[in-house]
Amino acid sequence: MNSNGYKVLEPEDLAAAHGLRAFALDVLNGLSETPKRLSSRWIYDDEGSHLFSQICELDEYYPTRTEAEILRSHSSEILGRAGTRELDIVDLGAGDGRKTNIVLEAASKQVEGIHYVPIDISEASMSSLVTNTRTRFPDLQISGIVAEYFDGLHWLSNSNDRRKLVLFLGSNIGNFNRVQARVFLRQLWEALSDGDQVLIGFDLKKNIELLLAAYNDKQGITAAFNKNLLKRINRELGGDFDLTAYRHFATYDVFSGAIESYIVSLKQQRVVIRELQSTFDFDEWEPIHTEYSYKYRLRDIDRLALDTGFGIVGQYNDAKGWFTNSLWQVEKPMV
Ligand code: AVJ
Repeated sequence: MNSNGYKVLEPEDLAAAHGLRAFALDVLNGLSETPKRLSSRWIYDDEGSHLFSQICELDEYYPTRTEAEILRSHSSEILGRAGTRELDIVDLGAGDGRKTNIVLEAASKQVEGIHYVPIDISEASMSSLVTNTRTRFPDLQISGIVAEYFDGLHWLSNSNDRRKLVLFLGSNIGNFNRVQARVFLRQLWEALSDGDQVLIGFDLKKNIELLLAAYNDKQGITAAFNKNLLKRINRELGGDFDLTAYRHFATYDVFSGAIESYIVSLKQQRVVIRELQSTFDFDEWEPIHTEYSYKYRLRDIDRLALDTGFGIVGQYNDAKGWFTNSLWQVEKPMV
């Protein structure tokens, strides 16, 4: 409020206000449902993003190093497929950018005009990503965007005519169910032009023991990552969750092909969330569903590309067949 009796809301304030509102609303809805649920999209504040970086270092969490192995072997071939001198590399959910570095390394050798556009929801991640990438590739043009996927897509559809390669790595697509994945990819297709390419990381169906270990690590980093949802509610919405009275639990559903993560209440308890002016009751052993991580078969991926208007340009796997990076091209009939 200024001395004239009004307050000018800067775009950032509005965004922050909006962000909080969306989070608050989603928590209110999710905890009022039976069974209770909280969306994994809210895990990624600065603390959650940092915990995810730690997950990527774990022995049990194979996706990160497996994808890195694939990208090390195939990045130059993948970039060669773009067949242009100028390329916008758009990195959806860039996180700490460790995998993108491998792609940028190859790109800096074989493409002349690269514009790197990382998009991520965590400002702390973005800030260190931009700093690190600048140090490593001083000549690279970088424009970071702090946004959620759908706002990122909106930005994409209003950007320039340069050839695009969109990276959607790390099996981030696994958080979408089968229908959501189709909707998202079709929106991505809409935002792009004929001939643009996307490189998507898919985690493949495999030995169930390996899957379970990856989402139940011994050090409990994944548990802390999952429970960051409760911590964030305490921090941002004035919640009083006792984090020691809940446990992380992850299981694999063989029918849906997804790892499903939960937070389970260890006792009967009541939680107050001040900003929601609400209380929530938990029974002993009552779960909150928090995350899906869908696993794919190669033929699911072929089908997904076909259904959403893409042509498959290349499929790059690791030696063990645990993970695949699939390179697709937008096909739009000329009008
Ligand atoms: C970032 C969504 C790819 O589902 O494997 C890691 C998140 N959750 N451990 C995944 C996650 C638990 C991760 N993604």
